[in-house]
Amino acid sequence: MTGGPHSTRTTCPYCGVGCGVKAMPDGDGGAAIAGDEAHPANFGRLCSKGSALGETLSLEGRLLHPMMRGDDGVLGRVSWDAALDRVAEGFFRAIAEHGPDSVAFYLSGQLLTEDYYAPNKLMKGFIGSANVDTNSRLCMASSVAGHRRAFGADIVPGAYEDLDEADLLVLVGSNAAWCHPILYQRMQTARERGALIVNVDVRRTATSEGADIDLTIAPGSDAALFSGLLVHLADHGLIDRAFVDERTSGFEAALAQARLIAPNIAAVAAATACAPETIAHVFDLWARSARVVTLYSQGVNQSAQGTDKVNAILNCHLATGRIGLPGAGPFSLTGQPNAMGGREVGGLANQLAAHMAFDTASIDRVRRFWNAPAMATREGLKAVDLFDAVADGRIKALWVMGTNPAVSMPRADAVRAALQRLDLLVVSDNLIATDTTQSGAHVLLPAAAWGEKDGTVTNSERRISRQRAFLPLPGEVRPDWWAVAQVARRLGHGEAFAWRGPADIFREHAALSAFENDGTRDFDIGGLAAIDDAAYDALEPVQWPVRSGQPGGTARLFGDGGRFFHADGKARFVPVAAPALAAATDAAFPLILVTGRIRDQWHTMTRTGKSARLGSHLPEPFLDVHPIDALRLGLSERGFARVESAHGGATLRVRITAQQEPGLVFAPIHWSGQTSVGGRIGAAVQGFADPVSGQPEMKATPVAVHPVSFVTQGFALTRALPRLERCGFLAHATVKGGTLTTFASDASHDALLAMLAPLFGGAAPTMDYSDPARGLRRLAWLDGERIEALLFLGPGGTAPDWNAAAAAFATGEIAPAARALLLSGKPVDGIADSGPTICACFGIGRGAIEAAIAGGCGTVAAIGAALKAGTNCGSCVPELKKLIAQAGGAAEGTPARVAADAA
Ligand SMILES: Nc1nc2c(c(=O)[nH]1)N[C@H]1C(S)=C(S)[C@@H](COP(=O)(O)OP(=O)(O)OC[C@H]3O[C@@H](n4cnc5c(=O)[nH]c(N)nc54)[C@H](O)[C@@H]3O)O[C@H]1N2
Ligand SMILES: Nc1nc2c(c(=O)[nH]1)N[C@H]1C(S)=C(S)[C@@H](COP(=O)(O)OP(=O)(O)OC[C@H]3O[C@@H](n4cnc5c(=O)[nH]c(N)nc54)[C@H](O)[C@@H]3O)O[C@H]1N2
Ligand code: SF4
Ligand SMILES: [Mo]
Repeated sequence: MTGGPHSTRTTCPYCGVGCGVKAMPDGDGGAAIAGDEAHPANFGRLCSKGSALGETLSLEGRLLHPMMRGDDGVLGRVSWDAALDRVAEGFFRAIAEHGPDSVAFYLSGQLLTEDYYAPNKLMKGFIGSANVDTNSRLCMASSVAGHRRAFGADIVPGAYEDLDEADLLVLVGSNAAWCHPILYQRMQTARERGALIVNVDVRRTATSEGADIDLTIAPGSDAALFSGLLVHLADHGLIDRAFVDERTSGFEAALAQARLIAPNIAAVAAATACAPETIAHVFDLWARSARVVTLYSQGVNQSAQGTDKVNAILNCHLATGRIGLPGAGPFSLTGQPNAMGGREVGGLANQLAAHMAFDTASIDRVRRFWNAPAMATREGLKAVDLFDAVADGRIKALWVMGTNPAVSMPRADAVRAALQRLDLLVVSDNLIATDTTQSGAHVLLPAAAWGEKDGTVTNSERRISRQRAFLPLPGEVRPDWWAVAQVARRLGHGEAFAWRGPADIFREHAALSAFENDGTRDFDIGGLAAIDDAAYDALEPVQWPVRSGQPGGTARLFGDGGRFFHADGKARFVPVAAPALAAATDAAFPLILVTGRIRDQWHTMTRTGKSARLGSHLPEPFLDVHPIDALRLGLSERGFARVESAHGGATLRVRITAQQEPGLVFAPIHWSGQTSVGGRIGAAVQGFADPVSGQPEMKATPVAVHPVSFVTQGFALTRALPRLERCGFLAHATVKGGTLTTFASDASHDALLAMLAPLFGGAAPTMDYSDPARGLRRLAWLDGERIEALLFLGPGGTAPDWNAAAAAFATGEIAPAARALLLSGKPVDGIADSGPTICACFGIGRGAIEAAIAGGCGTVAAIGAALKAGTNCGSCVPELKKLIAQAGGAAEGTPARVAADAA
């Protein structure tokens, strides 16, 4: 369905907010992008990543044909037939020789529901194993497990509208300002009309800028906080007795356990390392606010105790009956665009399909529905165990689809090594070169990317939306479901996989959800099982359940007396364990490493990495360190640090900041072997999994940190990607006009220069400036007035400032008169150096914003009026507020922060 003469209405491929997007193809492979005003997730707004989608569509680096590793070990182009034969053969042989559990799929919450359905059906119904897991194990598994324990089904009960109605919003382990920006803006709108926001994190983030209370807790202590809240509610007579008696079970046991963990405010204060007054204030607010939404994300899920953290939160909502009501409920924020859809089709190894579990009745039901010859009868291996089984040779053939485990799995070095051991590694991806395709893959299958693929996704509020194609399939690219169906056919199951397109798969999936359901199972979209192709194409966003006869879907569950999905129809309180991290710090590893996301990059950067406006916000992998730790460890601002755990390490740029707590360091997850040397932080992250959900703790790894120094630091600005070797630190970022590569090395200036030479066919630089006394060497390659490349080298102790050079490089040309300044490191006349980019939409840098503030712009609105910064997507508003605050002004709408703790 179109949203204008030449525009296609589709859904953003990034976060779980699931914003509606209008794409207007330019006929040249690109497209103009705008928010879809009619989509209820965003009403036309897009964040910085969504706004920049048009810059990520180029075919550069795309895998456009199947490839196969030859006897010489080199990947070469082959036909689809040859590639599919090889995959089918490899799976067939492994199954014949080692049984069905010797093969596995590792999937992704970025697949469409239809793509996801196909491998799950093949593995669980026709191969006879449940070894299908997904990167959602690293993302949502603890929420899934917590929901199932409490509600008897994996349900997010509320809707985004609840944010508009709530009086109190509590964010737990969520940097929504950067990770769910459009929802965060909705929360800020709620705040403008008087709602309060409490932010529970282990450090201060962009989300803190728009919070009324910043509760900076000790890592992993969330279960103590919410146990304390449950006790507080009980002791103040705030339990909804009628709700608890009629609709739940297990309250007394959960409360008794909560009393052991957190008997009073003092105990909570001690466990969380927060001031007792702040805890008391937050508890009081929560107790007083009937309309409270508690939103949680990876600071909760990715923990050694992720499931207990989830249930500690759910316990408080159940105890007060604040669930499924307008403005009240627990709200698990999903990460990926289709984290939900993956759960719906059974993408997790411990679920069957359509939210059914591996119980006898469900196994039999699905067998009959699929007419399946080889049903899996027990749960399969969860991600961490799955890759252990790859490492020790139990898994022989693995098909990875839509995820990059060589970067994103904990103990990433061990995972990368394990992949090399497989008899058959198949990788379906959009790109040729990822760390995973380069981990010894035997077959690469070219998958349709966003804009080319067609199907559905489900966002955080259970809303199913269409992703629609608006570009032709390039090269020999095919959708993922098609590749799976072709392999299934080769394995002898053609009939069960004879879909003509995604609409066929969707109808089958919808029919399965309603099959022998009769209201007993939560996931039911039977009302969509009979839609024809035209209705599927035109499908408007709708929240499940969409039961037969209820085409409008369901905004909220459980609020109107509706039953829970345990056999007795009641919800369950779950007694939770006392907080503990998987591993404690010790003398060898005295600090805790927290990992997470930055505003303008998505995961391993395979798509956002292509956009210049996203590349310049934070172009290097970094380590945030508190000033006290920096002093103790001998780290300097913009110097380098080596982070080491028992598993591996990374070399990162140091940022010293009081946003960080002492004893804790933070590193972003986005850099890979493709975009950096040394920036792959997953190598250091431990793999300890939550015992209930199997989700690994990725927010608290004990590490050692020490300073690293290099002889030389420098940067290159080049039109093509340079290959620099012998660098201990290196990062590539896409900037206007090409690539910025920053690096540090012990190689000589001449050696570094020689490494760049191939980019210019060995041509000598046009300008060569050196200042041996200061250890400087700066070179420019010009073609007439066009700047081809700039290389700045300097002493290892100083980080060169690339902003002025990048500004000149971006304009592309340099007038002869201005040449002299080009290598000065100073702004070239007429080209403003405005410092690191803050506002990605308009490319406004920090320098320009600071100047505007100094010139009297004391509010976000005033900066917007002067520079336009912050006036489009709004993702940078938290940073604008921070710059105003740093300059001593008062950001509007920011009430005095309540001190989080004594420190
Ligand atoms: N820009 C951007 N947005 C994204 C993504 C992206 O890659 N880039 N990815 C998407 C995906 S898949 C996901 S899963 C989401 C993740 O979204 P978030 O969960 O919001 O993001 P993270 O940065 O992983 O972690 C959130 C916060 O948890 C805090 N934390 C760490 N340990 C604890 C703890 O013990 N308790 C508490 N309370 N907090 C703790 C961290 O300090 C961090 O600020 O983002 C989605 N949105
Ligand atoms: N230390 C640490 N590690 C983490 C996390 C953390 O907070 N800390 N967060 C975890 C979380 S929550 C997540 S969700 C993961 C994300 O980690 P990954 O899933 O590994 O990251 P992506 O870069 O999104 O990888 C997606 C890959 O699929 C390709 N792709 C995109 N669309 C398609 C498609 O339609 N079909 C196919 N076949 N390929 C496609 C992309 O090119 C890319 O290579 O990282 C996890 N790892
Ligand atoms: S908030 Fe941003 S990344 Fe998330 S769906 Fe909306 S536009 Fe996409
Ligand atoms: Mo995620």
